[in-house]
Amino acid sequence: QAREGRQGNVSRTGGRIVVGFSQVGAESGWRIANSESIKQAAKDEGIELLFVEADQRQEKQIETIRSFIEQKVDVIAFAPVVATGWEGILKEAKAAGIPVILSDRAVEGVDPSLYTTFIGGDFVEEGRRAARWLAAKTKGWPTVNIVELEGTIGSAPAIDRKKGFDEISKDHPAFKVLYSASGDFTEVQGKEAMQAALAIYGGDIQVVYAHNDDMALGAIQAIEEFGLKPGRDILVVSIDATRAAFKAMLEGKLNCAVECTPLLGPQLMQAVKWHMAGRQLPIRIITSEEVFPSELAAQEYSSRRY
Ligand code: GYE
Repeated sequence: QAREGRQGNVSRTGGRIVVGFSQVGAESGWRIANSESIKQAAKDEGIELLFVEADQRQEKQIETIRSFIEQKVDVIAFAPVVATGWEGILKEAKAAGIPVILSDRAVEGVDPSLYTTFIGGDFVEEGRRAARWLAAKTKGWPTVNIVELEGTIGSAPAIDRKKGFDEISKDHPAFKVLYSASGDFTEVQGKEAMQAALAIYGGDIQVVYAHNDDMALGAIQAIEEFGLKPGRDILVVSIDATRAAFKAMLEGKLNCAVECTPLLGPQLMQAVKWHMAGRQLPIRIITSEEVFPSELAAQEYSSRRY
């Protein structure tokens, strides 16, 4: 895994704005596209970026943020790996007079005055969209037996994508989640969780709902190795809609990808500039997202940017 970032004092030659960004890690295709978008946007805007990955570990993110405070960066931005446990470090940043922007994932249980804005998708709505697509697709089925592959335990997208899916499921009595486990948003663990589900429920499984594409791709491998056809014997729906998901749709192995855009860099750097210029930012900046059933994959694939 590539790791960047610098130690020591931040140099402010040329009066450039310095942003410290603490990234979750490199767990998924989404995350890699997100990191690229942030680095590119910083370059485009002439902003100096200190970029550090945390291997999906909160302790490491807290350490990184503390080092950004010591280095007196102008703005701290981070994608919180889990939703809770940030109050202390956010207070340290506030005491040092350094503004904090949340990127991609939200936090819970902190006073909103501890951060400037939150830029990211509506994860509850993404979960609802996956469930609505599934309800239309399985209309009239007497049973809809589901395996749910959850994201990182305690992370905002895992909590919210479950919540949104459950909300819609309540109106569809045929929906039944047979098995649910975390695959930590990675392909390897998505595959392992699916193998475990198949070992117990085998051919009774009719649907996989994966909180991200990477886990869905892992599940697809597990289904094939089990001797069933993903996309046909077992429907697969996932969230992110990366190019890898589009490829799987074109191969008939994935049935639907609900979009969550990782291309947050331009909006993030814009927010940094506005904040530095003394402009008020909205507390929430929502990104726009769509749903792509496999029927639309072919026409969309070539223009896909991540
Ligand atoms: O869906 C997943 C990634 O926080 C929205 O994190 C992001 C999620 C994304 O690992 O692929």
